[in-house]
Amino acid sequence: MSATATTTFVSPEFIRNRFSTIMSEMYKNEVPLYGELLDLVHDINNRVVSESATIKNQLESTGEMTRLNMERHGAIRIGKPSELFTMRRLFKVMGMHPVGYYDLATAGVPVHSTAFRALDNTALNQAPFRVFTSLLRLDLITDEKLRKDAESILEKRQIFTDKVLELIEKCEKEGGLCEEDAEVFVHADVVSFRGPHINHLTPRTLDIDAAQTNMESRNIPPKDTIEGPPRRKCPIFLRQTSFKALTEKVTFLGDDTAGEHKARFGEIEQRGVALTDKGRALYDKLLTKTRQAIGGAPTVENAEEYYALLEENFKEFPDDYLEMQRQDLAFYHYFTTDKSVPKGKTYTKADVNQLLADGYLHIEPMVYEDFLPVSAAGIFASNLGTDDAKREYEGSSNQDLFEKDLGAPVNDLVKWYTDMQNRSIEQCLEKINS
Ligand code: OOG
Ligand code: NI
Repeated sequence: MSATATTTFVSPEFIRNRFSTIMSEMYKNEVPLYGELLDLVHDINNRVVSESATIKNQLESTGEMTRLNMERHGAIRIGKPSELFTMRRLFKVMGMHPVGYYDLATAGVPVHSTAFRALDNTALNQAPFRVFTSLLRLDLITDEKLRKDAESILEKRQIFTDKVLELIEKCEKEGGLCEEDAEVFVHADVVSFRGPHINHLTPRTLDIDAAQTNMESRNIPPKDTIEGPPRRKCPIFLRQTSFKALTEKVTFLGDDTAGEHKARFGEIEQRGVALTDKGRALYDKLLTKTRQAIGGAPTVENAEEYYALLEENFKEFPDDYLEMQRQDLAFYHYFTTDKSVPKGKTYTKADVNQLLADGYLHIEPMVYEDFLPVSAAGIFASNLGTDDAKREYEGSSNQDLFEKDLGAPVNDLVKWYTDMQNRSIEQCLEKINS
C-alpha cells in the first residue's frame, strides 16, 4: 500500500452514512408507508425536544442530538454459514463490527443473530446505522424434507454480486476504498431482492406511544403490543413496534404460479438507557414473570391484560436515573460540573458516588445501542402472520458455532458499555485531579 493511495481513501463513516442514506431513499420509493413513518417520527421528535429541556440537554451532551434524525437500523436474514462470513467482511468496509450474540430459538424462531454496528462512540454519533443479522439454524428444523429442500436451495444461491466481492477484497488488501469505489460499493446491489434483502429500516422516535397512536389514526395498523419494557419516565433498553408494510407479488423458484410475500415491513423504536448485567437480570425477571402469567407471548386477545400486568410488574424497577445508578442497574456518561472540587487529595473511582452526590459530577444515560432477543423474536414473528413463532425450539444456543461461521468472535456487548463508562469516569477524575 503506497502512502499516496492511503490519502485518497474515504472513511468507513462516510461509506456507512452514504449506504444508509441511499438505502433510506430507496426504501422510501419502494415502501411508501416508510416515508410517511419518517415524517411522523420527525414531527414527534421535534415536539419532544421542544417541550422537554431535560431531554434536549441530555441528547446534546451525549452527542445524540445530531444523529437522531438519521438514526436507523435494518435487519437481514441469511441462510448459510458462508453468507454470514462474507457479510462480516462486507460490513467491515463500512466500519461495522459484530456486537453481541442473540439466540432467538428459545423465543420460537430457529435463527441466531448478531448486530453489526460501529464501535467507537464518536463514529456511532457520526453514522449510527446498524443491522441486525440473523442466520438460519437448519439444525433446528426437524422436518427432514423441509430441511433438505432448504439446504439444496441455499446451496445453489449466491447473494453477493461479483462486483461487491471484488470491492470487499480490494478494501481488505489496500486498507480502504477511494470515493469512486465507495460509490460503486454502496450501489452494488449487495443483497438484491432475488436473494435476501434488508427487510425493514427502523427510525428512532423519542415517544413510541405517541407514534403508535398517530399510526393508528393514519391507518397504519401497528402490531398488537409494543415489544420491550413498559412506558416509563426514564426509558430503559428498547421499545419497538412494527406493522405490515406491503404485500408484494413474487414468483418463487421452482413454482411458476405467481405468489406473494410480506417480507418487508415497517418498524419504529424508542431507545433508553443501557442496562448492566444486574439491570438486565431484573428486566428479564419482570418480563418473564409477565409472559408466564399470561401464558407466553402476548396475542391480540390479551394485549391489554399483558400491558397492564407488565406495568404493574415493572414497578419493581426504579424509574429514576440516580436511583438506577446507585443500584448499579444502568450505564452512564459522567461529566464534571462547574462546581470546583476541594483540593488536597487524589480522587479515585471509590469517590465517584460521593462526588456525584455532592454535585461535582453529573450523569447522563448511556443509550442502548443494541437489541433484545425476545423483542427481536416478536418482531420476526409479526410479519410471518401465523402462530409459527409460538413453538419453542429444543436445543441450546450455540455461540461457538456462530462465531466459527462468522469467522471472528462477536464483541462482548456488556463489556462495550462497561469500558465506555469507565473511560468517561477516568476522564472526569483526570480533570478533577489535574
Ligand atoms: C429481525 C428482527 C429483529 C429488531 O428490531 O429487533 C429486529 C428480522 O425480522 O429479521 O429487527
Ligand atoms: Ni428491527
